[in-house]
Amino acid sequence: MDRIYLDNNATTIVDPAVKDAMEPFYCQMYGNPNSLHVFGTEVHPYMRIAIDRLYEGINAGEDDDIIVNACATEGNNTVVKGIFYNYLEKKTDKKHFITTQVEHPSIINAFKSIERLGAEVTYLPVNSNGIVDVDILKGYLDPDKTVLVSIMWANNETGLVFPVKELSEYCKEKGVLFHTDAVQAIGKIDVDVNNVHADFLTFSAHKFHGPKGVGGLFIKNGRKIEPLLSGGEQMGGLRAGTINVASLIGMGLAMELAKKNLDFELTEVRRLRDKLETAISELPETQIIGRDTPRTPNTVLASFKSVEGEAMIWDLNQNGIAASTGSACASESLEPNPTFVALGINKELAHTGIRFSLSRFTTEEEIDYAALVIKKAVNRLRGISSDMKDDLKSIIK
Ligand code: C6P
Repeated sequence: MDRIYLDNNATTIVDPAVKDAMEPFYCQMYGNPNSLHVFGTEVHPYMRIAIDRLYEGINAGEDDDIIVNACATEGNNTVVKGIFYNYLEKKTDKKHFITTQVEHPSIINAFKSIERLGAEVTYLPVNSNGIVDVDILKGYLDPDKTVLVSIMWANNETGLVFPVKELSEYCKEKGVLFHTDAVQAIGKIDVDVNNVHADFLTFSAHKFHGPKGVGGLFIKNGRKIEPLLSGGEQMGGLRAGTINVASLIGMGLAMELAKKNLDFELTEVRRLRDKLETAISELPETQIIGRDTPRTPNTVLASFKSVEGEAMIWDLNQNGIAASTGSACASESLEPNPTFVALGINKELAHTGIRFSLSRFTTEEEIDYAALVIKKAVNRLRGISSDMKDDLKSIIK
């Protein structure tokens, strides 16, 4: 086997059909869609189709907006900072925000940023299953003070799915805005904005076989939000800057394909994930996080006692397998994984977590091979670590 990609929560291969659909918008139909001449206007019908596909993908309605932007990091920052700017403008008493301790850094750090400007932010702990439920939220939400609750739909490291329906409905009942980061949910589980009460929802094309550098922000029925970028009138003034037409076309098709392939994801990808998990759990002193809790069908977060995560990644990489110790954007940090810490996993285990994430392009042969390599790597690394312990013991004597 040459190379096996099991890091699909970091990014995914662009579906070849998506790449083909984008191609004409680089050297043939390259006009600025805001231009009045034919180079600009000829792209409009294609953009319309792409935008319709985004609406259909999440079941958004005519009165809702979907703002096309550069990535989920931008969408998340727009929601957090945009709502805080609204507060600054109105000068009301509502400056309390709620999120969780296990969000992606694009949420956590956006909240840290508005905290420095005077916002009050609560970072909710997770329960013993690794999620935030309504009972936890109830303990912190104050309708007189809380302006926004932001809770992810599915966690990027554990794959755990949060009860966004119940959480969002509770927020609605209390008159508090609700945002969900659905980056890891789209294409893996059913994301329907009619089934949950999300005022804002963010997504990113490269997590569902679309191109990198393009994402979307769903805004329910004209909810007010201050734009992050000041500039032209693109996206109704909510996101200035020339639209990346080729990427939008790609994202639209990727969304349509994600929806079409959802059943495959929920059955076949899950079957391969479970097969990998079964093989991993045959190894002694190995833990699979959240195995009995609702999770996205493609993710395994495993921890192998006495096997340092970075050493394992190196060993797997030497054997052609790409996995990660957690979020790709925190891969250089030597601190224990914050999600593991929030889950109450002890420090030693928090350094030994490995995330394997599959996609609809993952094959059975790849999983069989990966299972063999993982077993060998764990045994080899455990051997080294016990040899080292024996050596140390003899030196200390
Ligand atoms: N998570 C991971 O390895 P961008 O790249 O800005 O479009 O997406 C950011 C983002 C936001 N929310 C969640 C839940 C995410 O998982 C990510 C990206 C990758 O877990 C890269 S750090």
